[in-house]
Amino acid sequence: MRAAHPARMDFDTELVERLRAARRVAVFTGAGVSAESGVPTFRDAQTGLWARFRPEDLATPEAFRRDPATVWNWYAWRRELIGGVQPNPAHRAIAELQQRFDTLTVVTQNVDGLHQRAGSRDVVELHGNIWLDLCFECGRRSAQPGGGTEVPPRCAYCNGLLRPGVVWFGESLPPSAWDRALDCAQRADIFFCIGTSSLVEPAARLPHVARAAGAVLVQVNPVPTAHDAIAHHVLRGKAGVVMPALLEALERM
Ligand code: BV8
Ligand code: ZN
Repeated sequence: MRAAHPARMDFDTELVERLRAARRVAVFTGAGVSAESGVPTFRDAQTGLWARFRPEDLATPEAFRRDPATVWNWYAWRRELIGGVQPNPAHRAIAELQQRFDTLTVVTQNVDGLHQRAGSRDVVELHGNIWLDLCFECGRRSAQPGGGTEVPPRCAYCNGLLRPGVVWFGESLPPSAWDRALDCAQRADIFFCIGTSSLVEPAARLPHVARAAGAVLVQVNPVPTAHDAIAHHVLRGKAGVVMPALLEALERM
């Protein structure tokens, strides 16, 4: 079934020209790029059982030490939710854009793996991946032993508690991911900033690094954020509408 024809949008000619001439593109994304897949953003109020918790209070090593079962169950709930959704037109348009440039790297703050499921090949996960199980003690990757009933499950090597392979508040980002993200920001001709409130550090530094290095900064968000002030182009709208329309404009012109 042919995808619904993206709504036609008119873009600033200068932006389209810059995109057509670009060789290196970086696409920096936050929770907003997965919103139209049905994955609540961090700013969205949590629903149901988790409504009384703030994500920032659960996504920390202290919370895990204090109450490992509750933190594990929150991630199990999120895994179930994410496992039941599909990449949306924004993820797919970003994956399609990849073919049009010498390099297009996705630098995501998200842990849902939806960019990869949409076909993006070059993805840097700044904050890890929710599908990974790591041992809280020895740090090894440890597939969950089948059939166990203990929550959280235990590491097959050292019997430590397993945790999701995500970066919690107060934890350092994976050095290799951060280095790659910085390199992308410093070398990009065009730097998209899509669906992020730009509140979480050090990720929120990347648009500034890109701008200082001479990239054209393009902000895609239905609402204003701190980075509007440094963006060359602000595309006010949902990523699932704007990105397919931008792809279509590139093909049309
Ligand atoms: C570190 C994985 C240091 C876990 C995540 C005080 C001031 C400044 C900084 C700090 C501070 N106190 C502490 C810090 C540091 C802290 C931090 O930044 N805190 C914030 C809360 C102030 N950062 C850290 O702790 C980082 N580590 O600094 O280490 C260090 C150094 C040396 C040695 C030891 C330590 C680690 C941060 C990583 C945290 N982990 N995720 C999990 O997922 O459970 S971050 C998590 O929150 C998400 O991954 C995401 O990155 C972030 C939420 O941000 P967004 O993605 O922007 O999402 P949000 O909901 O905020 O916004 C959504 C946006 O989308 C909105 O703008 C909305 O308008 C838009 N939108 C909605 N719908 C759409 C849309 N856009 C487009 N289309 C739509 N349809
Ligand atoms: Zn272990």
